[in-house]
Amino acid sequence: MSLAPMVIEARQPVQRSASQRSTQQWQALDAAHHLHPFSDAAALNAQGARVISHADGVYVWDSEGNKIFDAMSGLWCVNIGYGRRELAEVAARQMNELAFYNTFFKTTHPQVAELSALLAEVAPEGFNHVFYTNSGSEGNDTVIRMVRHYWASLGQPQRKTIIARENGYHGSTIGGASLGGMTYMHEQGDLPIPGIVHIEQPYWFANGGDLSPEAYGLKAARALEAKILELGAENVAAFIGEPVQGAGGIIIPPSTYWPEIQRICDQYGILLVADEVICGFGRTGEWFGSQYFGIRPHLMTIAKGLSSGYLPIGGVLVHDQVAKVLIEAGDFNHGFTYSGHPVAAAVAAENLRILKNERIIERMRDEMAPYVHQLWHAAFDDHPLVGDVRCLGYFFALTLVEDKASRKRFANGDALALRGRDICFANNLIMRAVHDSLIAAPPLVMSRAEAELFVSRARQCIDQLARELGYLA
Ligand code: PXG
Repeated sequence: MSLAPMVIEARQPVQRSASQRSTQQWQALDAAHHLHPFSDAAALNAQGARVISHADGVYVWDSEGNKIFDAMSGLWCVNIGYGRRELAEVAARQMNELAFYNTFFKTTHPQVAELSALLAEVAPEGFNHVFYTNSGSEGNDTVIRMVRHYWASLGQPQRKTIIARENGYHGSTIGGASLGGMTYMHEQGDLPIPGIVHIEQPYWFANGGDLSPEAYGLKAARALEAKILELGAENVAAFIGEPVQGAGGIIIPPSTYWPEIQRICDQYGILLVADEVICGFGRTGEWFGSQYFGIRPHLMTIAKGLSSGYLPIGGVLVHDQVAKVLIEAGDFNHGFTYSGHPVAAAVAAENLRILKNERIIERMRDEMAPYVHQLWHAAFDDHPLVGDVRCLGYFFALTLVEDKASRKRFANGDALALRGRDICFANNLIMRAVHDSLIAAPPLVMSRAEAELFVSRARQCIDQLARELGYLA
């Protein structure tokens, strides 16, 4: 008697790719042939990379079987959590139906048209057009070319300069890294390119001195006005900023900052670009960070949460005011082979449907975030090693301080935060170290029990760091 093959298949345990070799074998292969992003290759190869095997919900597992709480949502992207079968099924169906077609030469396909309409529906009023890329970096490169093309089309080709911020992050292509204000990136490869300048970031804890956060927020915003006057408004194309700086260490601007930036952009007729690569698709508790802060941008860069990271896709959302000019301006000589890739578009559309239909963003904002913020503050406000305890939506951060009362920071704060990050890792919690801060951005779908685990594990890890430094017995 023979069993039907389907039954046999269903009974077999899942064979994961990671189980095909030992951890050491994977590490050796990786060290021999893979150059990692933003990594010291020699140091990494000597230690061996952690091999991530599979994931579900808010957890990832490594090849040694450790179950790890991923409080960074991959890399700020897995907003709906891991393991949603709907996305895998949509991708498989789409690959069979139309794995690829381009959107260049008078062609489109249903998936890209559908996604564009969905984006117009969830985006703020007036955002009815989108240009697709594969990543946030390409999105910001598109922004540079788009704003210059916009002004040239309006007969102001000299309006080229884009003002960005120190310690901002806008990606790693030449354009993206130039817009970014990371000096350690500029040092490699002669950046920024001409026509991009930087102003102060709105980081009260570090730069506010004796000013109140509100007074400092106005001061930081007015650096934009000073820079516009210095350059001549007629030469400035745009200002770009992340509503909340993510990779720079979760820098939450004072409440006065964005309204003043908006006033300045309006007054001088400068295009305002919100880089929503991290803030977009729910991170702040609104669909876009611009909505949280009441910003009225002309362009919004998107990526990451657009597909919850399940496939690479990004883009630029374009406000009607700009779209009208671009549409009348003839050819825009820009685009990528995979702009609006049908499989990525289908997966992104399904991701947006899930976010919308399950009210994931609204539930996070109304039901979960207030509770998790309370847990975060209760765990860290009185902690002797922590100076600045901040959270907004599902952004969570701590800055280590040598002296809490005077906001005195450690001379070796970066190394201490890295040590804190390693303690987290060893305790199966993924957080990031940025300068002297520890930061987290968990999936929006975390349950109450998972949120409690996240905060209590973070507290245990910071306690361990504090004990090592003699701040706790
Ligand atoms: N803009 C922002 C605001 C970002 O955070 C990009 C653009 C670039 O997106 P792509 O898809 O090209 O990577 C990002 C990316 C970190 C880290 O260490 C953050 C990002 C990427 C890699 C690492 O926090 N953000």
